[in-house]
Amino acid sequence: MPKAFIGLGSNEGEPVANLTGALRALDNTAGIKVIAVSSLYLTEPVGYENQLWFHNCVAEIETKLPPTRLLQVLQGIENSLGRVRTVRWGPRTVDLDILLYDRVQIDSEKLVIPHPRMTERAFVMVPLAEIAGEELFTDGRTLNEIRSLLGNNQRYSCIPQKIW
Ligand code: A4P
Ligand code: MG
Repeated sequence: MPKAFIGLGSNEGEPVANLTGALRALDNTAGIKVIAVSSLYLTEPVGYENQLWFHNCVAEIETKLPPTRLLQVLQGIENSLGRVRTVRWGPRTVDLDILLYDRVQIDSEKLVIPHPRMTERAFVMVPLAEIAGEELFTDGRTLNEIRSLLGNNQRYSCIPQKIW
């Protein structure tokens, strides 16, 4: 069955409850099984700085759903948890992004896989590296090669709290 990595982020309302609720909703969806979840991280906002720090994690799933259907499911879960879209890159109750879907590459108006900005972002790459290990990207680089390029200008810390 295809495997995918989902990036989860929240900085509004109750972030830990939002992320836990999103993981539960994912696992309860027919055709999706959560197989691993990274540690929880507190991360400095990237892109739009005037907002609270985020809680972020990454989940690995097995899924029978094709990528476009998976995106609809993620958006349905975001909406059910009260996501309102105002400022791009601004505060959100929960954001669910498809980071990787097997070795699939998609570049359409509504869906880009691998996620276009993921390799520049410590809040994605650090938790991803925890659960994806040395898995190769489509461009042949390893996670650790990409992680070493991030430098230490994006601040984050691991929160010792189990969410899955
Ligand atoms: N879309 C295209 N490809 C994908 C994909 N692979 N996964 C489209 C999910 N969605 C994808 O997303 C906008 C549109 O992207 C969707 O309609 C979908 O068709 P959105 O969730 O409505 O809006 P957004 O998340 O604000 O936009 P965007 O550009 O996805 O934002 P990013 O790049 O995800 O950044 N800082 C920290 N520390 N932690 C964070 O989690 N998140 C962001 C959001 C900014 N800064 C952050 C964090
Ligand atoms: Mg998003």
